[in-house]
Amino acid sequence: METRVYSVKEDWYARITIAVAFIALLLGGVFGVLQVISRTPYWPNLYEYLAGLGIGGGASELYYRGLTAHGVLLAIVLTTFYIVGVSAYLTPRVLGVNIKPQTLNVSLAMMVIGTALAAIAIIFGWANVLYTFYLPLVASPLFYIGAALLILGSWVFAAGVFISYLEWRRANPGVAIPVTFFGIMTTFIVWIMATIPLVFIVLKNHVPASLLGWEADALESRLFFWWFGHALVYFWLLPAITIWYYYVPKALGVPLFSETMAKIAFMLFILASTPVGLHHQLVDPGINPYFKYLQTVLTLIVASPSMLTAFNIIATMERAGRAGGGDGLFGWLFKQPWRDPVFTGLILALITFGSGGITGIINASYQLNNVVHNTAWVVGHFHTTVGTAVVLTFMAYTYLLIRDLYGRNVILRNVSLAVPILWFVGMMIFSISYYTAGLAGSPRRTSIVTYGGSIPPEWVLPMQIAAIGAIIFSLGGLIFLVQFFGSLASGARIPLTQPTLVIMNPHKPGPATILDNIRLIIVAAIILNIIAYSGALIEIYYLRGLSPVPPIHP
Ligand code: HAS
Repeated sequence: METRVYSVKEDWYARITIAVAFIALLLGGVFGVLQVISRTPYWPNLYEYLAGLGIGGGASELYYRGLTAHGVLLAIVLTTFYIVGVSAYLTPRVLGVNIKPQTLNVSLAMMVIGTALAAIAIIFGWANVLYTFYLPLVASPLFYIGAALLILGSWVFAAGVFISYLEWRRANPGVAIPVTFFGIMTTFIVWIMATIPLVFIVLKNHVPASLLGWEADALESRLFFWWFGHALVYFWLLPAITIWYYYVPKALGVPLFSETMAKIAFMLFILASTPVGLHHQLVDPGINPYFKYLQTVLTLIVASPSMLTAFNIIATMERAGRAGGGDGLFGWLFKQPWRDPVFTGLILALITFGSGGITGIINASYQLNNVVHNTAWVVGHFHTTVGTAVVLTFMAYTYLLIRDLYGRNVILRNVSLAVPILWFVGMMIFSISYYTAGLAGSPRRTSIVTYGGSIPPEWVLPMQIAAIGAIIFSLGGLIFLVQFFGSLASGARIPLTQPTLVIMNPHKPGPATILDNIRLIIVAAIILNIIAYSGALIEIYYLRGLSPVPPIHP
């Protein structure tokens, strides 16, 4: 007999959080367009124009304010809200267990209030510290309190997910965890492990510096920030991977090529997402190169589950394509449902991740990092990873949610396919041009695009082409947002039916194996973190000692 899943509260939560995520995409996107036009050589500096209208404290101040808003809205608000939303939607459907409604209420209230507080601080220019908020730059306490509430709200949600898992496990002893839920659980395990160092350092350094003017050590703060900061990228990526594993086989009507390989990939993410932050500090002085080397090795380990994922998804496609009559070396590629915007969006996101992943490996190489660090290259890297592998996946999957979660028909359905295509083409143009400009030394995170007053000619053309790419993918984003909000407002209503567990989990999970022993892998991850970070911490606290400096209000 089919088991029905009742998920009314979860759906209410998901509808709100996913809508908030796309409001963040809209606002963050506007700041992105402002920024790319203003930073392109010989293009109009829109920040100068706005400053001329008496807005803000000059073009440079507006640039940093806009960049902070862009980074926080897209990298933190969009991602966190979408991730909790899609997890709330999927969890009861794949486990058959409801999430405790109290956790949903509390988490939503905290996340919304936190976002509002941080937004006020950013809009009024009290937090021009970018999304990495490096000390000694300090923001208004509102910014840190807002960010803390947002994170704590997501912890409350994570607690709800873990409680549901325990309930499911009690009712299903000895059964393998469904792959989709494995992905959701991995996401929140990585998130909790990642945010512990962040919460520690914000309470120890940032809040006292901001509230009381206490001095703080910049390197100590950066070390804890990046301990969080690299795992953060897998918090973004893991739900996208989960959606690939869930939807691609479903669209093709075949099982995933290997569920075992998928679980191994998730386990490797739990193991190695956190002990790798030093690869963001390869050029920082004051950290012994041996520790950087150790974490570079671990970085190469955490890159491997992405390659396993690419293999698994492509093998699933090949199997389905061959079963559908595609022969020869590449015949199977022509047998894919390319007209389905969801499928095409997910696969274009995966292909773009190839570019983002390879540049990531380059970033992580000690010598090459010296060439690319803090240049436009890194901007190319993260627009292909979080900006496309993640965001394009979220947009594409949302076409299904408009129907199945919001109960609306998608408006302008005929243009849906244009969205992933414009995003992919625009992003390719943008990122390849930024890689090129970065290799020629064009810096990132600066309001000034000149070098000592003149612009090196090698920067000019790539940055101009990049801006054209940005306009192309922004157009794709705009069409999507018109469809999303337009469908919610005026799409024809369709009756929502409660899905059944059988539809969500078409293949009955087999008996649990060693791969379902999450506790073991968490313990291994903690041990690896202690090994990876203890040397650097001993160096900072005992060998070098702290060098606190007074806070600077930008
Ligand atoms: Fe990163 C900086 C290294 C993955 C995001 N990264 C950043 C920043 C962000 C970011 C936001 O080592 C900037 C932070 C800041 O503001 O300062 N990154 C890596 C490595 C990986 C990696 C080794 N990053 C990500 C992901 C992100 C993300 C994922 C977001 C979601 N990153 C770095 C480093 C820096 C850095 C340094 C610091 C740079 C500096 O100096 O500041 C790896 O996890 C990547 C592994 C992935 C692969 C790709 C596998 C292949 C796939 C597709 C193949 C497709 C094919 C085509 C073959 C190895 C998935 C198929 C064809 C068909 C038809 C289907």
